[in-house]
Amino acid sequence: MNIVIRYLLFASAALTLLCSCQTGALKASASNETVGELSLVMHDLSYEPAALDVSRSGRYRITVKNESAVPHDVEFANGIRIDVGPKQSTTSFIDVPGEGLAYRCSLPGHEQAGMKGFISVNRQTPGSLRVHTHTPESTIKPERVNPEAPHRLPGKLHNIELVAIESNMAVAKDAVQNLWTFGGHVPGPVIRVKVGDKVRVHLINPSTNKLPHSVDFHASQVAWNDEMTSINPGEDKIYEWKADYAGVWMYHCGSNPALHHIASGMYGMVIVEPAGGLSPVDHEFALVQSEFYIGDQGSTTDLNKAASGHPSPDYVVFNGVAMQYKDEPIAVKTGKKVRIFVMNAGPNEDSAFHIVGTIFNRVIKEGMELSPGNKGHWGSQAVDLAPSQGAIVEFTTKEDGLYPIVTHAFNFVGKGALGLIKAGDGDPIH
Ligand SMILES: [Cu+2]
Repeated sequence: MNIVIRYLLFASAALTLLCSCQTGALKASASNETVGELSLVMHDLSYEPAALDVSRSGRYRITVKNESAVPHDVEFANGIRIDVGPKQSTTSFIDVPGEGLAYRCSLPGHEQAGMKGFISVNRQTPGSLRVHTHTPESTIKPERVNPEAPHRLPGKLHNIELVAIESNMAVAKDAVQNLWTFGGHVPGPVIRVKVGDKVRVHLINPSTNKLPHSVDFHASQVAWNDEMTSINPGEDKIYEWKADYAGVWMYHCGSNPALHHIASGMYGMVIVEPAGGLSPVDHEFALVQSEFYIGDQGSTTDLNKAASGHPSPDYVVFNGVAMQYKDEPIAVKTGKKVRIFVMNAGPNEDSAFHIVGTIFNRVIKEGMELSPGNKGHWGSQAVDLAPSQGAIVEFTTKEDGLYPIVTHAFNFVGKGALGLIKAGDGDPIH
């Protein structure tokens, strides 16, 4: 392990103009007189060391080595940033003031994940370690996600393009976050196939993104360190899998830290029908439950909140936006068969999926089935879904009216996990 803070004091005359820096963010300085040398090593999501101490202020020559497989940078509180590609090394100069200098990785989420530190002068403790960035208020409004389940894809081989998109989106009326998505929406597209089909996914990470991304299909049986590896901005890859088992499956980004990539919106649903297909019904919907841990307005979601042993989400939502189906209910016809594909993306909390005023007469959850017309006339009131689990539920609305969709973990209903099914005209009194 290379714990290198070589800190050589040499009052220097103009030596080493070598600057193999590759960043436009670096500013040229009037003089390259240095008072010492510093070294910093970048690992997956950390710096080594996380704290540096020097005995005097002044200009230092700094070597930054990135030992990880993904790009990182080190951004100092004075605005100077050094970008270092995977397995590369860069040398530059940095002015350390008497009060010390904070540094961090400016890539979204990396500071929260631990990529931050401080250069102190004579062990003076900093007042604040935070490198502040200004994020403008956003006027982005939530967009309603169509809850209807798509039809099954025709044919037996499906070519699917999945583009990782990082953009600011509203998760509730007043909460805009820099979300990471598959295809620009949360959740990502519903992929619906049948047992025996082949799915060839072309994962694209555009060069305009800042982070590595990946995808993990729970419906597939492949090696984690092959298909699921991360790709950097500007790269793409093919992830091919066969639908061996029927179910409602999760897919998600697994790039480090996977918790943050999931908490930021990188998940979606795969429906694999039995080879013979599902029985016809009158309405089909797809709902994904998930949590948001809100960071500063317009900034990334809060990894520290999400990583808590007792997490307290700010929002729990169906299909990416708090309360969207309460504000605009999902319409069905009274007395008709309704099927919902439901999946809990988490990342942390369980779901107790329930629709007030109905009884599920069919539940297929994680390979186990409750069928209508069973001998004991058994029914089901709520489906428990741990993070990543999925189910199919079926029911009928008996009369015109409103039927709330909730997780029966009721502390979350006020946090956005509330929708409405509107049967007929929504009015039970005629
Ligand atoms: Cu990702």
